[in-house]
Amino acid sequence: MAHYWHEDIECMSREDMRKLQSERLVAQVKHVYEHVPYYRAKMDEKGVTPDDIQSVDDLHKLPFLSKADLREAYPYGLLAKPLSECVRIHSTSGTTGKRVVAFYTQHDVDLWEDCCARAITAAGGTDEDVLQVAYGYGLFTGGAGLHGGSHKVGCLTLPMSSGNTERQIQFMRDLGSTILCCTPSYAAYIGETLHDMGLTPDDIKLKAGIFGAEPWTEEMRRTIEQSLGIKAYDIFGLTEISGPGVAFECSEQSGMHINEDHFIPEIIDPETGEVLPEGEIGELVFTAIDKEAFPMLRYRTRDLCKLTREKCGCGRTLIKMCKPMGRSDDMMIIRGVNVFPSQIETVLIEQGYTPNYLIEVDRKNNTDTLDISVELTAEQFSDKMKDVQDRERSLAAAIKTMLGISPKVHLVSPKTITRSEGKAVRVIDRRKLHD
Ligand code: DLL
Repeated sequence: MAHYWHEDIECMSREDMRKLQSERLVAQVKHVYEHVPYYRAKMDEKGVTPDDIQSVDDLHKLPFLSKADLREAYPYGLLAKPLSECVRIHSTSGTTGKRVVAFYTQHDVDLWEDCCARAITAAGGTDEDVLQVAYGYGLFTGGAGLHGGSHKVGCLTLPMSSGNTERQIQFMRDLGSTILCCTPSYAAYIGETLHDMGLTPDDIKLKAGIFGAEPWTEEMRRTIEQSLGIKAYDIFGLTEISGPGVAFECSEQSGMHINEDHFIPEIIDPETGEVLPEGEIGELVFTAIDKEAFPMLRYRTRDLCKLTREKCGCGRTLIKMCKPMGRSDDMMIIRGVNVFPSQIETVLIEQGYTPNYLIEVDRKNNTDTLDISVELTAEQFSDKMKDVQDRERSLAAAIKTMLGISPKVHLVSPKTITRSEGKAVRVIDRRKLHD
């Protein structure tokens, strides 16, 4: 039986959704133009006025907003409501420069938590569930978002935050957690620790997991599902647009439904900015049409993705996005070849390795080097040098087939690669340090 949190919205006809989106967009653009000098200047520069935006068909006329704009306007330059009406701040773990801070009114928090409630419901959650939140709490949106959504659904909420993995498992057992929310890399680590503690999925009551905040492959999904005995659902979001729950997966596990009554998606060519037809891969752009404090019009996410309106077996009509294929700024160019970490992960898991690996890129004598350290499991481990060398050679060959360039593979002993309790760091690009 399909469960919806907001059936009227989640299964709305195309026509009604466009009408709703258009009404909200028109009002949002007007509000922003009148209240945020930064937006007004950008729109004036492009020669667009609120009168030019009459429906979603006019969205493409608006200027883009990028992370650089957020940095330039830091911290208050994009606020569309007085601070006295804001009740919350979250911030992203940006890698360089100033962090991005996002503001929320109570309306914005409610809207966001409702999106998370839709995600939890789509993963089968009801008020009968015990939901363990093992995303980090704090400035990161993972903990707060799923926590709020869990309360809305009425689940018994375990606000664990990330870390202290054995204690996570102990609580999971003692309190009978049925839904786990954390990053996929942390879920894999919890699965591994469960096994190390001599336990099996039969010793816990988990039935579902809601994992996101970082890219993860289908292969990794299967590994997690097996190790924890659950169905694993993807969840997508970003701080600038609210947090987790911008899009969520349903039982079909074939892409994530975007909460398009709040966030209109577009796919653009990252080079030219041109809007691409449905089904093409490009950069995902969002316009938040009814957030109050931090509206975000045509925000460029840098995530590479495609959209589809194909009918979904779950009955929802909300447009779907595929798993992000990486970020345009995650893509490495190694010896002239475009390489995404997810391609390497896919090969590793296909070849029977775990997702515990580290990619190191450097430049020596003007040539790029690619070193991949891959951890062996206790069963794969061998102290015979030849066995290890043979395995390294065959894995390097499989990666070369995928990427077109040869890596140096280093198989390392079990438990030597640092585990992640939040977003995993799997790439170190030392070339940037030399530049
Ligand atoms: O990661 C929000 C979130 C928390 C989403 C918990 C899901 C679960 P940020 O820290 O601002 O927000 O990072 C946003 O993370 O632009 C993507 O590149 C990446 N990302 C988020 N979810 C997924 C996902 C949170 N399911 C950035 N798959 C985004 C792939 C994801 N990448």
